[in-house]
Amino acid sequence: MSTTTPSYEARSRSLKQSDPEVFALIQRETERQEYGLEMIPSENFVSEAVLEAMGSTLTNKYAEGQPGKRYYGGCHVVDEVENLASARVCELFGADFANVQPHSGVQANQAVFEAFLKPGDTFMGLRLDQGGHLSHGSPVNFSGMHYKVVGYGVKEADGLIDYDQVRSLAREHKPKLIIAGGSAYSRQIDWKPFREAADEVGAIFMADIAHYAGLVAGGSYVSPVQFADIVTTTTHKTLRGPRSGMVMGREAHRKAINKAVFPGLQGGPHMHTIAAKAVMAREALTPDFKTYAAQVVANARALAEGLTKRGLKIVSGGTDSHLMLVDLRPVGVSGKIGEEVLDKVGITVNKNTVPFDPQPPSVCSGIRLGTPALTTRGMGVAEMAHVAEFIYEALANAQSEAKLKTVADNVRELSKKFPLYRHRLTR
Ligand code: DSN
Repeated sequence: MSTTTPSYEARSRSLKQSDPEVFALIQRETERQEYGLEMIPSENFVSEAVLEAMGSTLTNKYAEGQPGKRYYGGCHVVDEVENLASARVCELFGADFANVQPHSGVQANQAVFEAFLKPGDTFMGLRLDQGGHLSHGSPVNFSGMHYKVVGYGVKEADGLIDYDQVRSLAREHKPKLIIAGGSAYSRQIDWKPFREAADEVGAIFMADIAHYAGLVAGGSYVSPVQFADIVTTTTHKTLRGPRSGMVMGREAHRKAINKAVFPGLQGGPHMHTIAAKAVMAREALTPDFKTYAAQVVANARALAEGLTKRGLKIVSGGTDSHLMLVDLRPVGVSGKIGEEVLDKVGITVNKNTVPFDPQPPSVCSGIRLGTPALTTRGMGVAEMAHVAEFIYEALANAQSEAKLKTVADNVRELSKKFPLYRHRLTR
């Protein structure tokens, strides 16, 4: 009998056997991660347990709807998966409810707009060029295209959020939503003034903790949960889970958020990723994760000190979190060149505008650095001193191939001492 369906034997072959081309690309990327220093603050390295959940048979299941109220049969197992993930996330953050279905951080944020605003309504967010996020009002994002944006910023003198400006803009524009959070703001956000501004004008207060979530979970960054109506986050940054998003909040908002996520924005939730979020939350509930979060911050501070000592300028003078913005003007290198030079030596960063940057975003005056991934590998304060030196040496010798080669060798040696996925490279 002839059939076009691959045999069981064919379907059960490993990736290496069935698609050597894709397998080789994955191995190359794993090798890049293994032998370089990953310093993009929004990246991290997940555990084998998280990877296993993501690569599981749960990817096969459609489960539109909510646990117990699905539009598909056969959901009794994935219902338990989703309930487990939500319950663990609520325990971790102390939230009344958690919707773990959003596919990403932007979709989590979009759900909040869908739930509480109508197109054309006014909201406030930290400007992207001052440390905010694309979905907090950038003109090229849905948030800036479909809603009226009132952006607040940081103070030029100290790089800290201008809370007086937040209050006065809220009074003037009476937004329906006020967003706190960002992707390049390194200091502790004071959540209370946002709550007060929102109360004064009857706005919803949303905290986007995508960057800080792991630190909040680990007790190393003040939680917004008691202040905000809604908290959104990604799950793959400091929280060290799968690439995804979620929304948490007060009971009163559960229905509106659930409806906005499905059917408002998404169809079938990714059940394999939701299982991985459950694994992530279990890991983050352990005492080890508290230690991890504290070490991430200690490492960031040590790195900032090491760079400052060598003459680089850290925006706001330091960090209270996992990230920092480094102004490269003192070494006469743009963010673009800085990113390229560091790439050459195996240090992965991203160029970033600094507040009040004279350069356009494609060039930038700074780079953004973070310690979550290096800390996951087991690196500590002593290693951060070396990393600061590597970064400085590379930037200060951007034109010298010989010097860059020496730094690249040192980067590889350091990374070899902290194995990551080495077992995967010998498969
Ligand atoms: N683009 C992410 C970051 O790198 O911070 C945020 O979505």
